[in-house]
Amino acid sequence: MAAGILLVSIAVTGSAGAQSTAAPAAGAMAHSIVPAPASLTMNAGAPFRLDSTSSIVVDNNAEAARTAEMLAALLRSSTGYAIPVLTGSGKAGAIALRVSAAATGEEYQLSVTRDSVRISGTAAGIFRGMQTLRQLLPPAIESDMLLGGTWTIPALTIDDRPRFSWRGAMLDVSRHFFTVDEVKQFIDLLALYKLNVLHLHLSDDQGWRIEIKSRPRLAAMGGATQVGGGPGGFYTQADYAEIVRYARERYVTIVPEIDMPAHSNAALVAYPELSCSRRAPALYTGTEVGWSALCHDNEQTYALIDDVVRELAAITPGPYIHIGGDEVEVLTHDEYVRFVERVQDIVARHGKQMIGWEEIAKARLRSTTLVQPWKGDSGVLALKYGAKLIMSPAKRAYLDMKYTNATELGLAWAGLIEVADAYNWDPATFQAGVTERDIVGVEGPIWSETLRNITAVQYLAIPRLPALAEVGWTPQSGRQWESFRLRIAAHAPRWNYLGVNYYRSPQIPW
Ligand code: TNX
Repeated sequence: MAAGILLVSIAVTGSAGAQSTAAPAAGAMAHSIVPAPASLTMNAGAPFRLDSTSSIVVDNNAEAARTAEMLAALLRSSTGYAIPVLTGSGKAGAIALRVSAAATGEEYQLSVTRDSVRISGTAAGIFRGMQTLRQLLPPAIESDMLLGGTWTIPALTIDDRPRFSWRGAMLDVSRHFFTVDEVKQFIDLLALYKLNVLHLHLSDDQGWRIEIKSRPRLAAMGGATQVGGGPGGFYTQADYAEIVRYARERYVTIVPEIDMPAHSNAALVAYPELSCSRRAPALYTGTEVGWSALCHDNEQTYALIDDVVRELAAITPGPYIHIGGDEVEVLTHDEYVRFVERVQDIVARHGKQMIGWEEIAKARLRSTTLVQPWKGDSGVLALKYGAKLIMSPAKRAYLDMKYTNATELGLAWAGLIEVADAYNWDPATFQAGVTERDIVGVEGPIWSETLRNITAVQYLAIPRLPALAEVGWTPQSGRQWESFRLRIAAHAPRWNYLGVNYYRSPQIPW
């Protein structure tokens, strides 16, 4: 089994013997942390050794205590040590998690000496720091079976914070439905790589996946199948609340998407009167796009949207509702613009910020609206309204594209995306006219036309999702493919313990 921590040579860049790996020399590896921290200094002293006397100490803070219990559960199962969680001041041998009032965003500091481990930061930052600590332990720490071993953490100091505030993934639960447990497994992967947004594509032509109590037919009828046929499914509002709760404990914001006015066949199955033809469509199990549309000049359409947005807003603690808006082929430009502006007002009336795919930038946007470029450069139109962008360029960030021609799963319309392609781009220079301050961050969509279970999702996500996580987290100056490929190689034994499927890219020295 390969060791999780590769101690090779490290580049000496600082003064007074400080050895910073923020920008390691090619091939030089001191750790396998992904995403690479903003600043890391290896220290010369002996490592910290976890043993039967180890404990975790926290202040009297509910969030830190919850994170401490998660860390304790992770450590207990593989080491067999008791790892009690204690409130108050630390003793020797303790791992201390401390909320610092001075910290902002998701920042944290981690220091490891022979005698102690200390993570301080915001509550979110402590959770992120816990993931770093996890990756500094041998991969076997992920085992849910008791394993022997020496559990050491190298002496070091880390000062870390994300480059972008939005580091997301999108899961298409419409083309194929994924259970609450499968979504939780996906959230676990986001958490491991410090991603903080899960965008759920909850409706499309093939399936409506969220219970709307005032419109029960949407899920009951619209959720009845999926691509290729079969039972499909939907989340009750209680299921959705459970996903939100699970994500929240991992500092992941859920962004629900209801795609409109196109990609709406499943809704029209339930409400055929909202189709301009007023003919009842059949359930759809194919994969064509662009052909369905809610009728834009029917007042009942807006009544339905109002009901849906109101209920979604009430069960979504995050500030955003995504309204899709992509691939509309059956409305004129002016009809589309009027539709988007009306829906934007509905979302605002229910206290949320609207997000849409890049096409919505044709409309007059509020400055709080977010636009998600995916296929072209039209998102730049949003900037004149002060609206910001979530970068999801299909050629780099679409995690549903095939890796190579030989990849069985996935699509290829935007090209083939090997791991290096997913890694080697800078969101701040990718698109003409878009600079760093126009961007809130990055998001990797996983469309599920070809993905029938979460194992298939994992195959396309890993290792590209960790690559995207580093694009979004690590300062551009601290990112090198040569370093990433070595670090991510050391994660394979971790994925094996976690039971996570992955693509064995020939670009990675496994
Ligand atoms: C385009 S990306 C779509 C989706 C498909 C995807 C497949 C976007 C906003 N629309 O409807 O699932 O391509 O890659």
